[in-house]
Amino acid sequence: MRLPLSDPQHGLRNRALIRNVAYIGGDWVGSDDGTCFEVRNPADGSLVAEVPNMGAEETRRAIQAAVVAFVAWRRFTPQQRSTILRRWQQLILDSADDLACLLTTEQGKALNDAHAEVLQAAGFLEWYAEEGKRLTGGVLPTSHPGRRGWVLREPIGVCAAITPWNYPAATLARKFAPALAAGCTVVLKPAEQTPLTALALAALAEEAGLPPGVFNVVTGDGDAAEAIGRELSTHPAIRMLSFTGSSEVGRQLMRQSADTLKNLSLELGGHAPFVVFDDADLDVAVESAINAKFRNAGQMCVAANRFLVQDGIHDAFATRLAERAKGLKVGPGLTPGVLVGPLIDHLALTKVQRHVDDAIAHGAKVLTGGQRFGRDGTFFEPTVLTGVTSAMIVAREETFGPVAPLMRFSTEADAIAMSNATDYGLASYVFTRDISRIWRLTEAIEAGVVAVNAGSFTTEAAPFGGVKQSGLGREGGSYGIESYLSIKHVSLGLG
Ligand code: TXE
Repeated sequence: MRLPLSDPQHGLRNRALIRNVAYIGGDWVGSDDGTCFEVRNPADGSLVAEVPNMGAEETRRAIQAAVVAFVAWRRFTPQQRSTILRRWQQLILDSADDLACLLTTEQGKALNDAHAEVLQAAGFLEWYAEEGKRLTGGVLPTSHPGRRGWVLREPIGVCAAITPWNYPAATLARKFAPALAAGCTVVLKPAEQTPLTALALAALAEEAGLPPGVFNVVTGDGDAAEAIGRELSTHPAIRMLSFTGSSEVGRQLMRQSADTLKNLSLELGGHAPFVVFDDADLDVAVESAINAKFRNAGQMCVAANRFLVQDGIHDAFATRLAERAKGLKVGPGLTPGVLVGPLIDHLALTKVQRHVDDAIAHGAKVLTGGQRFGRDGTFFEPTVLTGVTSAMIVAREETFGPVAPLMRFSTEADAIAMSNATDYGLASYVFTRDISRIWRLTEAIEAGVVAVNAGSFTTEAAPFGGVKQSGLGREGGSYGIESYLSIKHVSLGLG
């Protein structure tokens, strides 16, 4: 099949990056029954590619390939693994323009943001390529004079990664980079909306010299995705499952993996508070709000979802935010100057509209936006709502769209109570110039991340993950590699 992306007019420079087959045991393969699913460009609904719709059988083969490859990969020296991961990183950097174009075409986000995400994915490889060389054990002070003891940190085994569509490069790298650096092998199932970025990364892994079976990608949609997920979460050879996605699927995977007692990392939904105190720098707060709310059309687990604004600054903040939001360019991510791309699909568009309509029906005021943008694609206007109350859906559930709901508060105690009045606890944002208040808030807010006077915080070295219904475990930095290691105590009798 001829893919639109291979069109020399609009396409990629390196067409070898366009893979519409899966990657198992070092081979590029279709599904056993030859069926495929469609990947569509959310900006215009056009067909981008057809990708193999695989199931349990192909997944078992991928796991088997990873089991075989693990025997040798764990014996590579950390330096040897590091050299390959650094080569992979360099190839990603060399192909950053192409990868960004591919990512925007299947996911929708602005090309600049896609480019930044690709660099971030390369950054995880670089960071963990180095961290893998620094995994030391330790010698124990033993209580018995005739014995010595020490501790080994060993790769945990074959790992599974199931990833979402909103960050089709960075979310993957945050999982596979530490896993591979630790000496584990990986079976990845990317989201059905965005498999092409994952397959392009696999093509570069192959070029970098990653041995066959060390990194495998299986693809599937709908029931097939569920079958792959079931296999990855129930197969006894998988020792660690790392998932990013909805809380509902996270809970399902946790239940499924109980019988084989897998290690789990679950990065699930969020409902981040964005708290602005009267003494905040208004310019910083507004620009940070644009960043934390409207990038990637608000489809971020760390997106600011509830804007809690103190009485004295509320009206000024609302007016300024609405002005800025109104001026944001909406359109296909490949169009220069666009900041807000399409939502991932029509289901997402319907959900966002439902949340906004519910807020309006219950008395919220629309300062800007409030409806679908244009007639084609799945665009939604950057929206600012005031007069939002905790009874409205926007205040209770993750909207995953470019909608900023504003709520008022009077005291610091109110701000803390409102921030924590959610089952989620991933990201949070606080804007104030009072250093004592910063200390109090960062301690009181129930979340995995508190960003103070900043609208973004991602860096390779930082731990990332949530509390409460936002998940388990931490990814990123030296914390993120621990999930892929098991600790062994060795006791030696001196005789
Ligand atoms: O997530 P799913 P969806 C939230 C956000 C969004 C909602 C739904 O609120 O609106 O979830 O998004 C795979 N067994 N987040 O439907 O279904 C699926 O193929 C195994 C937050 O896209 O959780 C994909 O690879 N796997 C979030 C991945 O799970 C299954 C990012 C995520 O899809 C499966 C995305 C099953 N039964 C959505 N069902 C974040 N934390 O950033 C689906 N999958």
